[in-house]
Amino acid sequence: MVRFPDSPIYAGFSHPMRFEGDIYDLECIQGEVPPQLEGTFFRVQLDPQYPARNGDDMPFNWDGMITSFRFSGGHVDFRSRYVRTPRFVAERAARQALFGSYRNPYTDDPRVAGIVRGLANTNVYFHAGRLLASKEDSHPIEIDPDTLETVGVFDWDGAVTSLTATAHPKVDPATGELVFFGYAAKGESTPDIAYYEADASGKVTHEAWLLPPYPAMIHDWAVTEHFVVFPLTPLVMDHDRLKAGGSPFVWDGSRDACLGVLPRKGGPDEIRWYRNSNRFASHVMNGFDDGRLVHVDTPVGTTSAFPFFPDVTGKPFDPTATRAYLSRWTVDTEGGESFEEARLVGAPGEFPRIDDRFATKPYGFGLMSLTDVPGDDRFPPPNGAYRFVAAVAPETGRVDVYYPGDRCAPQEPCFVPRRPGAKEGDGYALVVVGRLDEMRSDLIVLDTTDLGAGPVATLALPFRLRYGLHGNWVDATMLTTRSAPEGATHVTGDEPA
Ligand code: V55
Ligand code: FE
Repeated sequence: MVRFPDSPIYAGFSHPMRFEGDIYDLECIQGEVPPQLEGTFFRVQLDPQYPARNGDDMPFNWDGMITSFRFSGGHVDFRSRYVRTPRFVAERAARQALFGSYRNPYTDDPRVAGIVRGLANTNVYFHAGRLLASKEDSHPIEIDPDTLETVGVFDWDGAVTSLTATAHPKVDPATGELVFFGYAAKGESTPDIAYYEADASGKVTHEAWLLPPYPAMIHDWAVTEHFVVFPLTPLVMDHDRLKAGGSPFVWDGSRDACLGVLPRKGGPDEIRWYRNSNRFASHVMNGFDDGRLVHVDTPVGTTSAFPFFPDVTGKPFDPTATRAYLSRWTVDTEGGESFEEARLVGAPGEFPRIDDRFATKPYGFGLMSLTDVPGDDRFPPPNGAYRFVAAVAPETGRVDVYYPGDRCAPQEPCFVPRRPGAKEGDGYALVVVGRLDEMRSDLIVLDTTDLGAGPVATLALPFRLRYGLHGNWVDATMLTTRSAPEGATHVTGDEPA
């Protein structure tokens, strides 16, 4: 029997859906889908298959479900499938949750000892012909991009000995390399960081093992032409606390923020850590360098944005202190031991994205979700939901804002160039919007050259989509490069006539 407890984390629009399905040719209730958009928008959402085993659940501990919106000739087909992680498969067979608290293996049913705990619930990205669903506590899971069926765990053919791989790898557009790392690389709450690069064919070409000044979550990072940067903000880890059944992360406001800067493909003796006072950041918009100065653009708040990780001093969670403002962190690799910070944008938000063709390089365009716009008090956000979609110019601080309506919650925007060779930022933003009062979601298509004008197309889903994290656009031409894994059966669904 399945019954989700009467808890605010499962209430109303946040109630689990647990629904897998296909909609051939979504209804377009407004505007026209640009017919030249040929490709698929993949995203991941959090949807618990079973109520928590320990009654202390939080969203990062929910199963990952992939959704795809396949664009072709002005039509859009929808599909959703759970990722069949080893954990999902074990719990489905038992018809109950067997794994315990978020990232704490000491709270699991002994029957699942040794089964990987990863949920593949954070990002879905495409590299070297593979679509990979990922969470930072484990290896990614390969997904069939047509059917969304699970192919299996992917560890780069055994080359990645780190037990973990970030959900925020970066593709270097100049070389096609996948640049990635794992923290807690030797197991939960271990300090080690493993840094990898894989070439455009997916073969691992570089590995370096590093140690941070203190062990903490490293959720996102920056990759530039010549450097990689590990941002350490103090959501600290401690294996003894984990053993005692405690939270894998706690916020320690007494610690400095640190940036570990390492030349691309460098080794452990080349990393330097730069410091500044305590602060919080999660997602990186982009990074770039001029050979000496290294810049990392990221929304910065005064404390952790996550209410479910306690403060080490027991201080209660203050949602206003979590407001994050897009800022630029700069390290002088020939200078002192500290890094500088300059605020770029005056409206708080998160989920920064760019035109990925400009990853690692100087850039002039970004997209974000905003919680607030100064002077605009419409629909105060419940539970930190976002209210606005924004296009930002980091160099000037200019912000172009779209408001999707009262009690409408936009998720992370995804940029798609208008056509191959379009100039930076000239294209579309794809955004899932929750219509909280209608208990329904839409996918909207915004023109990034005039976001405020409203959607060029609105694709209506007849049900709610779950709270989503990250997603990516994969061009139809790129999808044809996909690998055909041995033994995997590719079942084709409805194909356009
Ligand atoms: C994040 C999300 C996670 C996680 C760690 O957004 C960090 C940050 C969905 O899971 O496990
Ligand atoms: Fe993330």
